[in-house]
Amino acid sequence: MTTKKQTEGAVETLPQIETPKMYKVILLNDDYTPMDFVILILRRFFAKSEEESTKIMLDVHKKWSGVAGVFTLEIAEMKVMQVNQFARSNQHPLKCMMEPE
Ligand code: TYC
Repeated sequence: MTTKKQTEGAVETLPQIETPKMYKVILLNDDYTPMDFVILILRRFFAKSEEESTKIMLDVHKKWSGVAGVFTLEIAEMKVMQVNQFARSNQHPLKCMMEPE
């Protein structure tokens, strides 16, 4: 898309940058996944500090879901796949999903 801008009589055509749609990557609570494992996921896949990871994990634990991060479509899809795969391969029922922001 382009837009026209008037600068001192001259009309300039500027490229219009579209802002990409963003997606929330959400962790769901369950009764079995160890808290330390959830913290490990937040540190490993979402680059959160120990403190921030603990805060998000406890938030999910209390409210049954919480946002681990917000990403563009392809990155969000990759995070969801990686987290679900990592949980499954460690025999934990933790589930990760995404939704439009
Ligand atoms: N509820 C879990 C427990 O008490 C901890 C937990 C937190 C599990 C967040 C999943 O996404 C989750 N061990």
